[in-house]
Amino acid sequence: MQFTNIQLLAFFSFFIFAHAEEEITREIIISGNDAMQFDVKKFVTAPGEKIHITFKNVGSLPKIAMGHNLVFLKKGIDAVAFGQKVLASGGSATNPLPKSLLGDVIAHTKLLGPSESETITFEAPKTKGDYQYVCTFPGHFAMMRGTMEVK
Ligand SMILES: [Cu+2]
Repeated sequence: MQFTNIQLLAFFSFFIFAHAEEEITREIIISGNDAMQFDVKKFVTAPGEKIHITFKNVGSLPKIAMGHNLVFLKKGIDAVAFGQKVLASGGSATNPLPKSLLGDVIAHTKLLGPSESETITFEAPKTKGDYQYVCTFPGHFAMMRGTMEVK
């Protein structure tokens, strides 16, 4: 079987492109459900890497009772402590992430109701280490937590 130069070029450029894509962008899909669980509790990324996170609320309970968001916290910010800070700062089911706390946040989705999803894009921190993420709907921080490891 003979390949033309064009076929070979197409074949190899596909692999080069696919590889380059993998190096610069990471796609992560995380869901939250009615049992207050994230399905992904840990993922790894590289310093400075561009990350696309698609967050889905796969539950069916109303947003006002069981909405979820996904909030990435800066290094050293503990998810439980942050969840308590949200409550102390007036966080509620309709305002789960008070603006006064955004200084602790790397990136976040909005509050999602059942079957809603949102994709956010941000650059992974340049400093290696663990970064916690959390849902800040009142009370959910007790269960809805995870870790992004930059290494
Ligand atoms: Cu939640």
